[in-house]
Amino acid sequence: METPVALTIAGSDPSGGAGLQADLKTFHRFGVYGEAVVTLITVQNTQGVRRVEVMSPELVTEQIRAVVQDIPPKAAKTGALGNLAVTCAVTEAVAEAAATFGFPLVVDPVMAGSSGGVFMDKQALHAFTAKLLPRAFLLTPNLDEASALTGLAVRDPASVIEAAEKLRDMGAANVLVKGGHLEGDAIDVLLTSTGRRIQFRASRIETRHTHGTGCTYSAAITAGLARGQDLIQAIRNAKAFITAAIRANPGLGAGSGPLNHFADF
Ligand code: PXL
Repeated sequence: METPVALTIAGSDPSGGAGLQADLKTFHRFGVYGEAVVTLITVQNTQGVRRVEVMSPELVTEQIRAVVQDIPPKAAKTGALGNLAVTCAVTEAVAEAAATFGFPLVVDPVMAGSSGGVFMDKQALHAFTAKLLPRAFLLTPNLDEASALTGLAVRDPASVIEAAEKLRDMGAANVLVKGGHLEGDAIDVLLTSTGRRIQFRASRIETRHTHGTGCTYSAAITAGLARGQDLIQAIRNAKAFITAAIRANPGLGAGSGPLNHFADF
């Protein structure tokens, strides 16, 4: 089999639990060769984010062009983008690359870290919604992100469905609203481009160690797509992986620690 390749365009978390570090570990766990373009650098550990420094847009564009023309990915994802200039640069570079190489793009609308840090400022939100969201093969918001993108108060199963429909109307081909912050079971709702609605359910695991769950989940889906799985199969597998990875967390750090990216599932 040809080596599957996936690209992440995301921020650096030097503690290794979230951001592009989580993405690369996840790609590797799925047998996928990973490429990583850096959009911003954070200073953080499991206790919180202390500083965020966004790269220049030209630096991000050049990174994307350099890797994509040499080792084209079979699937790509975006994570934290930081500001308006980088959001626009990523949109343009990804559009250019996807037009040539035709890979699906998973867009994780990262806005804030679970323990602080602004990963998408106010000016970026508008450009993100207008330009990058409509290029998403899959958009993966949590409840807060779905609320910020739609203006709806997304907090129960009915509003999750309403938000998913609105996000599809806004241009995302498929939308997965993640219910990890709902009461009870962690139920995610996928609304597909053909109008199918599918639930992915896992029982809640009581732990403070969930740092990087969103990044790891969207990276696992991207890895599945890079391996040629269909979307539903990729999400089902990814959900099983993050659930196992949370359950087997290594208990590292004094704050909200990382998952276990070696977990069997
Ligand atoms: O989980 C969102 C996220 C994305 N990107 C970076 C992060 C985090 C959360 O901490 O650090 C770089």
